[in-house]
Formats: sequence, C-alpha cells, structure tokens
Amino acid sequence: MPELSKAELDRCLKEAIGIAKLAGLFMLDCMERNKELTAESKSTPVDMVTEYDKKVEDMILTRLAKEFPDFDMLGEESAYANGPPKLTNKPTWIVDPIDGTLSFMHKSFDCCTSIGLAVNKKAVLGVVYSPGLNELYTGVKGQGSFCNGVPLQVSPQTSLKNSLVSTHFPSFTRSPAFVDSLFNVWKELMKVPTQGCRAYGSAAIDMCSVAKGRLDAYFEVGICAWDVCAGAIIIEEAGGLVLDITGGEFDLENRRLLCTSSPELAKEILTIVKKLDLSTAKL
Ligand code: LIP
Repeated sequence: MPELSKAELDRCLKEAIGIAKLAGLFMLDCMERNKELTAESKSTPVDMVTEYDKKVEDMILTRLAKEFPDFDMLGEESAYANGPPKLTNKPTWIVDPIDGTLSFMHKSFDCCTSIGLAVNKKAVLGVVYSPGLNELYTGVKGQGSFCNGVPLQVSPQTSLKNSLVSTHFPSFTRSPAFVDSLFNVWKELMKVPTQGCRAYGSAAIDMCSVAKGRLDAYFEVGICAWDVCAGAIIIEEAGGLVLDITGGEFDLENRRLLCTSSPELAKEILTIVKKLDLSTAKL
C-alpha cells in the first residue's frame, strides 16, 4: 500500500486532534462531576469497560468514518465484534477511546484517548490526549513529535542504573504464575539496576512519558494495538526505540513491547526483562 502524502497526513492529524479533544471533554465531564459509572468486565474480572468507553468510541469512530470513508477502523470496544481483529495494509485508524479505563473509573490522572493511524501495519501518526494531565501529544512519521506544541526528545539516558522504568500489571491476566514472574523481574530491576520502578495505568501515557523524557523505559506484555499504535510513532519521532519485549522488531499485533530512550539502555534492560516467563502470560 503506498504511504500517505504529507497533505493527507496533515488532514488526518487535524481531524484526530479535534476528535481527541472532544473525547477529553467527555472524560473530564465524567471525572469532574464524580459521576456514578456503569462498568462491566471483559476478558478477566479486572479488565473493565464503562459506558463512557463505549460512548466515546462510538463518537470517535463515527466521526473518523465520515471523514475517511476509505480507511479501515479498529476500536478497542468493538474490535471483537466479528471475531479476533486482524490488521490489513490499508490506512487504519486504531483507537483506544479511554486508555487506562481502571484509572478513569477511579478518577485517577493516568487515562487518555489514543488515536493512531497505521499504514502497512506500521504506525505513521499518533494523537494522545490526557485531559487529567492537560497534555496533548502528537507524532507524525518524518515530522517529529510534540507535547502541547513543544517538540519532544527522549531522555539522554543510556544506563539502567540512572533510569526510571515503568511496567504494568496488566488486566488481561492476573494468574499467580504471571504475577510472580513479573514481580521477579521487578525485584531484579529494583536490586540496584534502576533508580526506580513505576506501575501506572495507561500504556499510551507511559509511552508518551518515554517520548517526553520523564520515563527512560517502559515495557508490558498483553497490550493491544489500540493501546500502543499512537504512542509508538510518538516515541520514534522523539528519537526513542520501540521493540518487541524479546529485543526483536516491534509488531503492532504481537501484544508486547519495550520502549527505551536509547539502544544502550534497551540492551541492558533486556538482560533482565527477557527473564519474564512469557509462557505464563496466556495471551
Ligand atoms: C490498559 C493499558 C494498560 C494495561 C491495562 C489495560 P485499557 O488499557 O493501557 O497498559 O496495563 O491492563 O490494558 O484497557 O484501559 O484501554
């Protein structure tokens, strides 16, 4: 599939920013008015969806479909409507209406709307808007990435011992074997190698944090294309690395990633992260 032209990407960016800001208004309205939420669980008892996730996704996909009738669409809450989702090479909007749903339900700051665009299954454009942080992140292939209009640059960190690292305990599984294995990796990271570890709630925000240089590395297993498509291009355009958790090439459909500010840091952290027992992940 041919790449999109600069003019096409410009139009995509403009529309995605407008729509992400509107999504943020929906989220703020709910969070600030401390609204009672209706929520159901999905794949596990802690993998939640609220009526806002559905409402916001509906709004985003309807608007994008109207503006870009020839593009494919993948939204978290409707992705499994026709069986397991599969990306095509066509330009595809990949949308997480509320990334960090659990945080959103708890009125915590780390939730956002993530709108990515992939062509040939690779991220080419991303918009992430967190109303709680009042941060709008954008990134377009070959054009750099920005937070509230200010250019982004990853941290200059090359060594694990000076790094702040984030990973999450994902909602797709809390099997004791997986949690133990992740805690073992976490323990090893805490025994000197890093300055500190964090576990927030939104993949997209943590990826933007790596792009902004306030995290040096972030890794997770179990995330989906809608969690990471926008963040991937935002990091790459800020000079960072997005890899598979094994150190190989990142694949939007593989459900695992490692992001770092530098190849040196990736090499060092991989020696520990590779010990995560992926066979316990039950993807
Ligand atoms: C969330 C991810 C997060 C992960 C959660 C969940 P959601 O996405 O952003 O990194 O740890 O389990 O998958 O479901 O809130 O859009």
